[in-house]
Amino acid sequence: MDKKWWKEGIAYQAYVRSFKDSNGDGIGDLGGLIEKLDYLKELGIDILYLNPINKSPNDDNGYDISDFRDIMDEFGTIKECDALIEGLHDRGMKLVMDLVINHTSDEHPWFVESRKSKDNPYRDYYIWHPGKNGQVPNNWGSFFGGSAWEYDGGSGEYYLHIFSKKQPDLNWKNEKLREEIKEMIKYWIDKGVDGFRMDAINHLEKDENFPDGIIKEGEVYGDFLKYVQNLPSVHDYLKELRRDVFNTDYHVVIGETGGIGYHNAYIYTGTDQGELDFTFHFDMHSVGKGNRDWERKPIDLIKDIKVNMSGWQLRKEEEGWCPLFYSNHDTTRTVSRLGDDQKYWAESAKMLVTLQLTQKGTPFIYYGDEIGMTNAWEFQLNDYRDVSVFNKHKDLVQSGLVSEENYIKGLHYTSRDNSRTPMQWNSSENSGFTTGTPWIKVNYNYKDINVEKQLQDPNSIFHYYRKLIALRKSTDTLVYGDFKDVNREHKEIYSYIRELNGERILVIVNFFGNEPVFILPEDINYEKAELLLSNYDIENAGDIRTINLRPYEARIYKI
Ligand code: TEU
Ligand code: CA
Repeated sequence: MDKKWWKEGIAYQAYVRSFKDSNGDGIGDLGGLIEKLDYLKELGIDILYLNPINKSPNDDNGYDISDFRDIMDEFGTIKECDALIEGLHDRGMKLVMDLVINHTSDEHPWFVESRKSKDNPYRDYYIWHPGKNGQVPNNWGSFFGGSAWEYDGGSGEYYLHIFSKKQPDLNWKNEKLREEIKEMIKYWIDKGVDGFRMDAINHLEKDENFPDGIIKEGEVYGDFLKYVQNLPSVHDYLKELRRDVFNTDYHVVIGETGGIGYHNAYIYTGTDQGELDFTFHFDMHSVGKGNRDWERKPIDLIKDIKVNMSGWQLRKEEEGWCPLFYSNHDTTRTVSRLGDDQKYWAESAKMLVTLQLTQKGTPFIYYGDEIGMTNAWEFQLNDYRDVSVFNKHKDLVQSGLVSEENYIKGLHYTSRDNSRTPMQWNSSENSGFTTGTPWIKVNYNYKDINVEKQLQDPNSIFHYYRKLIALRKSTDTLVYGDFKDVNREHKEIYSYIRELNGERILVIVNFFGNEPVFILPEDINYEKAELLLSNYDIENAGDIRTINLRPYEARIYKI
């Protein structure tokens, strides 16, 4: 058992832009975060993970960085960043920062230089290619819609951007570039940052034969995934970063890696690998999504949930650690996607976090989930802010492939903006997020769903989170204990035992709105069942042999 602060801590992801605005310009900022540190402390948070805060023209909300060593104008100053780090450390909390190093903004000085001419010293920091018969070099489509190539009239060549055209990809084969990135990381380590989440880090190498991808039905561009994701040199680059900058055994190094799940994460996280401590996966992003964005399919508890969640749990220690999370700034809202955000809103939100906080891994709570924030079901096209919404509207609706109605329905179910609406602090105008005009609309339900209301209600989702976090911290069993599925084949109930040094904790959760019966397998002996926490009031809690579960009921026992 290799003990680490980042295995024991509870992390919270704040989308800074939407968390708290301190100066009335409608954009969340560092000052707002500083104001709310005590709120996070009260919830029981130990680690704060922030989406990018560096200088950026905000084509992709900070994921397009124009100065790695400075702070985004709207978010504040380096001085405020120092104050934030100090405020966290004073409270015994840590900071995990986003490192966006697969690409930069096209306004970054490196790119400004690079595009000047073919023999500019920075030319090779990016990926340039001549056209093919006066057209783009190949048929790759970027993740955000449109071609992955952008023509640069000045030098007569195309540059590669797997995200938006304002996010040119860096050329990691260039050693000088790698040295500059390492110096930049050291700058943040010296500032006291405790850990890093490296964005899109498995895209650092691209297949430089640039073969065309297969165009799938209903798509306009070729699929380029296998040419830009998880290629072999990514490992060399990660090992180099570990050796040269992340070599303290203190900092936590996390990578966002599409295409990586519990079965193959060891290629990055194996403990003798010297690369990452854990990876953010995409397991839960599209649960419930049908073939097209506007189509739904029922959740299959075994295939969609247990296979993945238990899969991570049952890995060997030498395969590495893992995060516990359902949502982030690239998904929709947890309770809307995986629970029932209407009739059993509170019950299902509490049920979901019960699973999240009783498994092995580092829990990452996405801001607003602790009060059960929901998707923005009322948004119209012009309420969205995500650059990909408008690029794909061009590709799909304006070209006649998809109707406007289906497109909007699809956005309600899948748009990333669902989980980027302002934090709902109270029932005053704009939910107490800002005194100005928010950069993105506040969700229509803020008068019912907000922090102030839930702080006053001992039965609220917020207080359930708080109690559960305290419970997790009260015993090493929930952090480091072994994991064993109970009734693995049950289609509605998810149950398991965590065990460490003779202490056993049994978790029983009804994942849906029905009323299934839990039957304790005969081989599980217990003398006394002590109920530790539940999302319902329970009579005769001690008898666990047969339990009639209510909709979304969750129970945690010590047995
Ligand atoms: O997302 C990256 C991302 O989703 C892809 O790299 C992913 O690997 C692929 O779609 C699935 O195979 C990150 C950020 O989280 C996101 O907010 C940014 O917009 C994006 O990078 C660009 O920086
Ligand atoms: Ca502000």
